[in-house]
Amino acid sequence: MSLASTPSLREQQHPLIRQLADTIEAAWHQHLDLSPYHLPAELGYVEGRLEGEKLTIENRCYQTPQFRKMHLELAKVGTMLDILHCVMFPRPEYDLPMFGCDLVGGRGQISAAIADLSPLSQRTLPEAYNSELSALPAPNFSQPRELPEWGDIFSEFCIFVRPGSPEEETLFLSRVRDFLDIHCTRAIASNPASPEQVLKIIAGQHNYCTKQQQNDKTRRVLEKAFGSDWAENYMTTVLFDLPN
Ligand code: 18B
Repeated sequence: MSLASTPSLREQQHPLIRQLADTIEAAWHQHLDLSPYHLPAELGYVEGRLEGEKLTIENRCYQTPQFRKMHLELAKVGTMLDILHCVMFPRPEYDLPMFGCDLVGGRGQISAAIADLSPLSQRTLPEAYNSELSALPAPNFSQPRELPEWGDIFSEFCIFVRPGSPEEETLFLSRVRDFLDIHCTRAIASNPASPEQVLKIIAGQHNYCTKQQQNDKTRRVLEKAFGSDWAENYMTTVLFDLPN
Protein backbone atom coordinates (compact mmCIF):
# COMPACT_ATOMS: atom_id res chain seq x y z
CA MET A 1 0.00 0.00 0.00
CA SER A 2 1.37 3.44 -0.82
CA LEU A 3 2.04 5.92 1.96
CA ALA A 4 -0.41 8.38 0.43
CA SER A 5 -3.31 6.00 1.00
CA THR A 6 -2.46 5.41 4.68
CA PRO A 7 -2.74 8.82 6.34
CA SER A 8 -1.73 8.89 9.99
CA LEU A 9 -4.52 7.90 12.33
CA ARG A 10 -4.14 11.27 14.00
CA GLU A 11 -5.82 13.11 11.13
CA GLN A 12 -8.86 10.86 11.41
CA GLN A 13 -9.39 11.25 15.14
CA HIS A 14 -11.75 13.41 17.18
CA PRO A 15 -10.27 16.95 17.27
CA LEU A 16 -9.61 16.81 21.02
CA ILE A 17 -7.63 13.60 20.61
CA ARG A 18 -5.63 15.15 17.79
CA GLN A 19 -4.95 18.27 19.83
CA LEU A 20 -4.00 16.28 22.91
CA ALA A 21 -1.59 14.12 20.91
CA ASP A 22 0.01 17.29 19.49
CA THR A 23 0.17 18.87 22.97
CA ILE A 24 1.86 15.83 24.50
CA GLU A 25 4.44 15.57 21.74
CA ALA A 26 5.14 19.31 21.82
CA ALA A 27 5.80 19.18 25.57
CA TRP A 28 8.04 16.14 25.20
CA HIS A 29 10.07 17.76 22.42
CA GLN A 30 10.31 21.05 24.26
CA HIS A 31 11.55 19.69 27.58
CA LEU A 32 13.21 16.33 27.02
CA ASP A 33 16.10 14.71 25.21
CA LEU A 34 14.19 12.02 23.26
CA SER A 35 15.56 8.79 21.81
CA PRO A 36 13.51 6.17 20.03
CA TYR A 37 12.09 3.25 22.05
CA HIS A 38 11.45 0.19 19.98
CA LEU A 39 8.29 -1.79 20.61
CA PRO A 40 8.22 -5.35 19.28
CA ALA A 41 7.96 -4.75 15.52
CA GLU A 42 4.59 -6.44 15.12
CA LEU A 43 3.03 -4.22 17.81
CA GLY A 44 3.88 -0.75 16.46
CA TYR A 45 0.96 -0.68 14.08
CA VAL A 46 -1.86 -3.17 14.52
CA GLU A 47 -5.10 -3.87 12.73
CA GLY A 48 -7.96 -6.08 13.87
CA ARG A 49 -11.72 -6.28 13.58
CA LEU A 50 -14.34 -5.46 16.19
CA GLU A 51 -18.00 -6.08 15.48
CA GLY A 52 -17.44 -5.72 11.75
CA GLU A 53 -15.46 -2.51 12.18
CA LYS A 54 -11.73 -2.15 11.65
CA LEU A 55 -9.66 -1.57 14.82
CA THR A 56 -6.44 0.29 14.10
CA ILE A 57 -3.72 0.96 16.68
CA GLU A 58 -0.81 3.32 16.09
CA ASN A 59 1.97 3.54 18.66
CA ARG A 60 4.70 6.09 19.17
CA CYS A 61 7.38 5.48 21.78
CA TYR A 62 10.39 7.36 23.11
CA GLN A 63 12.86 7.11 25.99
CA THR A 64 15.01 9.68 27.77
CA PRO A 65 17.63 9.62 30.54
CA GLN A 66 14.81 9.88 33.15
CA PHE A 67 12.07 7.87 31.43
CA ARG A 68 12.47 4.28 30.35
CA LYS A 69 9.40 4.45 28.12
CA MET A 70 7.09 7.23 26.98
CA HIS A 71 4.18 5.73 25.12
CA LEU A 72 1.60 7.56 23.04
CA GLU A 73 -1.03 5.37 21.45
CA LEU A 74 -3.90 6.25 19.16
CA ALA A 75 -6.58 3.69 18.43
CA LYS A 76 -9.68 3.82 16.26
CA VAL A 77 -12.55 1.39 15.91
CA GLY A 78 -14.30 2.22 12.64
CA THR A 79 -16.41 5.28 13.29
CA MET A 80 -17.46 4.03 16.75
CA LEU A 81 -14.52 4.64 19.03
CA ASP A 82 -11.52 6.98 19.11
CA ILE A 83 -8.92 6.48 21.84
CA LEU A 84 -5.75 8.21 23.02
CA HIS A 85 -3.64 6.46 25.63
CA CYS A 86 -0.44 7.86 27.08
CA VAL A 87 1.87 6.79 29.91
CA MET A 88 5.32 8.03 30.90
CA PHE A 89 7.23 5.33 32.81
CA PRO A 90 10.10 6.81 34.84
CA ARG A 91 13.27 4.77 35.17
CA PRO A 92 13.18 3.23 38.67
CA GLU A 93 16.35 5.19 39.56
CA TYR A 94 14.19 8.33 39.69
CA ASP A 95 11.52 8.92 42.31
CA LEU A 96 8.95 10.38 39.94
CA PRO A 97 5.18 9.93 39.67
CA MET A 98 3.50 8.21 36.73
CA PHE A 99 2.00 10.53 34.15
CA GLY A 100 -0.97 8.86 32.49
CA CYS A 101 -3.90 9.94 30.40
CA ASP A 102 -6.71 8.38 28.45
CA LEU A 103 -9.27 9.96 26.15
CA VAL A 104 -12.13 7.84 24.91
CA GLY A 105 -14.81 9.04 22.54
CA GLY A 106 -17.19 8.01 19.83
CA ARG A 107 -19.53 9.59 17.35
CA GLY A 108 -18.15 13.05 17.89
CA GLN A 109 -18.36 13.08 21.69
CA ILE A 110 -15.59 12.40 24.21
CA SER A 111 -17.09 10.28 27.01
CA ALA A 112 -14.02 9.93 29.19
CA ALA A 113 -11.10 12.30 29.68
CA ILE A 114 -8.62 11.19 32.34
CA ALA A 115 -5.26 12.66 33.28
CA ASP A 116 -3.11 12.34 36.35
CA LEU A 117 0.31 12.47 37.87
CA SER A 118 -0.02 9.38 40.04
CA PRO A 119 2.04 8.83 43.18
CA LEU A 120 3.91 5.57 43.69
CA SER A 121 3.37 5.26 47.40
CA GLN A 122 0.89 6.10 50.15
CA ARG A 123 -1.16 8.21 47.77
CA THR A 124 1.26 11.10 48.29
CA LEU A 125 3.18 12.89 45.59
CA PRO A 126 6.67 14.29 46.17
CA GLU A 127 6.30 17.61 48.02
CA ALA A 128 7.50 19.70 45.06
CA TYR A 129 4.74 18.24 42.89
CA ASN A 130 2.16 18.78 45.60
CA SER A 131 2.93 22.44 45.93
CA GLU A 132 3.11 23.13 42.21
CA LEU A 133 -0.10 21.25 41.47
CA SER A 134 -1.89 22.91 44.39
CA ALA A 135 -0.90 26.30 43.02
CA LEU A 136 -2.74 25.69 39.73
CA PRO A 137 -6.25 27.16 39.55
CA ALA A 138 -8.78 24.49 40.55
CA PRO A 139 -10.44 23.29 37.33
CA ASN A 140 -14.21 23.21 37.22
CA PHE A 141 -15.86 20.56 35.06
CA SER A 142 -19.63 20.19 34.83
CA GLN A 143 -19.65 16.39 34.43
CA PRO A 144 -17.15 14.70 36.76
CA ARG A 145 -17.05 10.91 36.59
CA GLU A 146 -16.56 8.34 39.30
CA LEU A 147 -13.32 6.36 39.36
CA PRO A 148 -13.55 2.55 39.32
CA GLU A 149 -12.40 0.50 42.30
CA TRP A 150 -8.87 -0.02 41.00
CA GLY A 151 -8.58 3.77 40.67
CA ASP A 152 -7.06 4.17 44.15
CA ILE A 153 -3.72 4.63 42.35
CA PHE A 154 -4.69 8.13 41.23
CA SER A 155 -3.81 11.37 43.03
CA GLU A 156 -6.12 14.03 44.44
CA PHE A 157 -5.27 16.04 41.30
CA CYS A 158 -6.62 13.39 38.94
CA ILE A 159 -9.13 14.67 36.41
CA PHE A 160 -11.78 12.22 35.26
CA VAL A 161 -14.60 13.93 33.39
CA ARG A 162 -16.87 13.91 30.42
CA PRO A 163 -16.03 17.28 28.84
CA GLY A 164 -19.32 19.16 28.56
CA SER A 165 -18.40 21.97 26.14
CA PRO A 166 -15.62 23.27 23.90
CA GLU A 167 -14.46 25.38 26.85
CA GLU A 168 -14.11 22.26 29.00
CA GLU A 169 -12.20 20.52 26.24
CA THR A 170 -9.77 23.44 26.17
CA LEU A 171 -9.54 23.39 29.95
CA PHE A 172 -8.66 19.69 29.88
CA LEU A 173 -5.98 20.29 27.25
CA SER A 174 -4.39 23.11 29.20
CA ARG A 175 -4.49 21.07 32.39
CA VAL A 176 -2.59 18.24 30.71
CA ARG A 177 -0.08 20.75 29.36
CA ASP A 178 0.40 22.06 32.93
CA PHE A 179 0.90 18.50 34.24
CA LEU A 180 3.51 17.85 31.54
CA ASP A 181 5.37 21.13 32.04
CA ILE A 182 5.61 20.49 35.78
CA HIS A 183 6.53 16.84 35.33
CA CYS A 184 9.19 17.29 32.65
CA THR A 185 10.81 20.22 34.45
CA ARG A 186 10.95 18.29 37.73
CA ALA A 187 12.15 15.13 36.04
CA ILE A 188 15.19 16.63 34.37
CA ALA A 189 16.16 18.32 37.66
CA SER A 190 15.82 15.15 39.74
CA ASN A 191 18.66 13.14 41.23
CA PRO A 192 18.98 9.34 41.24
CA ALA A 193 17.48 7.59 44.26
CA SER A 194 19.28 5.38 46.78
CA PRO A 195 19.28 1.60 46.19
CA GLU A 196 16.70 1.10 48.99
CA GLN A 197 14.46 3.73 47.43
CA VAL A 198 14.79 2.06 44.04
CA LEU A 199 13.23 -1.12 45.44
CA LYS A 200 10.27 0.89 46.75
CA ILE A 201 9.91 2.69 43.43
CA ILE A 202 9.84 -0.62 41.56
CA ALA A 203 7.17 -1.92 43.95
CA GLY A 204 5.15 1.26 43.41
CA GLN A 205 5.34 0.96 39.62
CA HIS A 206 4.31 -2.72 39.87
CA ASN A 207 1.24 -1.70 41.86
CA TYR A 208 0.36 1.01 39.34
CA CYS A 209 0.65 -1.35 36.37
CA THR A 210 -1.18 -4.22 38.09
CA LYS A 211 -4.11 -1.92 38.90
CA GLN A 212 -4.26 -0.51 35.37
CA GLN A 213 -4.28 -4.06 34.00
CA GLN A 214 -7.59 -4.49 35.87
CA ASN A 215 -9.34 -1.99 33.58
CA ASP A 216 -12.02 -4.24 32.10
CA LYS A 217 -13.19 -1.58 29.66
CA THR A 218 -9.81 -1.49 27.96
CA ARG A 219 -9.47 -5.25 28.07
CA ARG A 220 -12.90 -5.82 26.55
CA VAL A 221 -12.19 -3.68 23.49
CA LEU A 222 -8.90 -5.48 22.85
CA GLU A 223 -10.36 -8.95 23.53
CA LYS A 224 -13.24 -8.46 21.16
CA ALA A 225 -10.91 -7.46 18.34
CA PHE A 226 -7.91 -9.70 18.93
CA GLY A 227 -8.88 -12.46 21.41
CA SER A 228 -8.12 -12.80 25.10
CA ASP A 229 -4.53 -14.10 24.82
CA TRP A 230 -3.55 -11.23 22.56
CA ALA A 231 -5.30 -8.73 24.86
CA GLU A 232 -3.51 -10.10 27.93
CA ASN A 233 -0.15 -9.98 26.16
CA TYR A 234 -0.78 -6.44 24.89
CA MET A 235 -1.90 -5.12 28.29
CA THR A 236 1.09 -6.61 30.09
CA THR A 237 3.85 -5.95 27.54
CA VAL A 238 2.84 -2.77 25.71
CA LEU A 239 0.29 -0.81 27.78
CA PHE A 240 1.47 -1.57 31.31
CA ASP A 241 4.66 -3.63 31.33
CA LEU A 242 6.33 -4.01 34.71
CA PRO A 243 9.78 -2.54 35.31
CA ASN A 244 12.58 -5.06 35.85
N1 18B B 1 -10.83 2.95 28.51
N2 18B B 1 -8.28 2.75 26.70
O1 18B B 1 -6.01 3.15 26.59
N3 18B B 1 -6.55 4.11 31.03
O2 18B B 1 -4.86 3.50 29.63
N4 18B B 1 -9.71 4.56 31.26
C1 18B B 1 -11.95 3.38 29.18
O3 18B B 1 -16.65 6.36 28.62
C2 18B B 1 -9.12 1.88 26.08
C3 18B B 1 -5.29 4.18 30.55
C4 18B B 1 -9.17 4.92 32.46
O4 18B B 1 -15.16 3.62 34.41
C5 18B B 1 -13.11 3.08 28.42
O5 18B B 1 -16.63 4.71 30.05
C6 18B B 1 -8.34 1.10 25.16
C7 18B B 1 -4.58 5.17 31.31
C8 18B B 1 -10.21 4.96 33.44
O6 18B B 1 -14.48 1.58 34.84
C9 18B B 1 -12.68 2.45 27.26
C10 18B B 1 -7.05 1.52 25.29
C11 18B B 1 -5.44 5.68 32.24
C12 18B B 1 -11.38 4.62 32.80
C13 18B B 1 -11.27 2.38 27.31
C14 18B B 1 -7.01 2.55 26.25
C15 18B B 1 -6.69 5.02 32.04
C16 18B B 1 -11.07 4.36 31.41
C17 18B B 1 -14.55 3.39 28.83
C18 18B B 1 -5.84 1.00 24.58
C19 18B B 1 -5.25 6.70 33.24
C20 18B B 1 -12.76 4.48 33.41
C21 18B B 1 -14.93 4.78 28.38
C22 18B B 1 -5.56 1.84 23.39
C23 18B B 1 -4.12 7.29 33.57
C24 18B B 1 -12.95 3.01 33.77
C25 18B B 1 -16.17 5.31 29.06
C26 18B B 1 -14.28 2.72 34.39
C27 18B B 1 -12.05 3.99 30.48
C28 18B B 1 -10.49 1.76 26.28
C29 18B B 1 -7.85 5.29 32.77
C30 18B B 1 -13.55 1.93 26.11
C31 18B B 1 -8.86 0.03 24.25
C32 18B B 1 -3.13 5.48 31.08
C33 18B B 1 -10.05 5.34 34.90
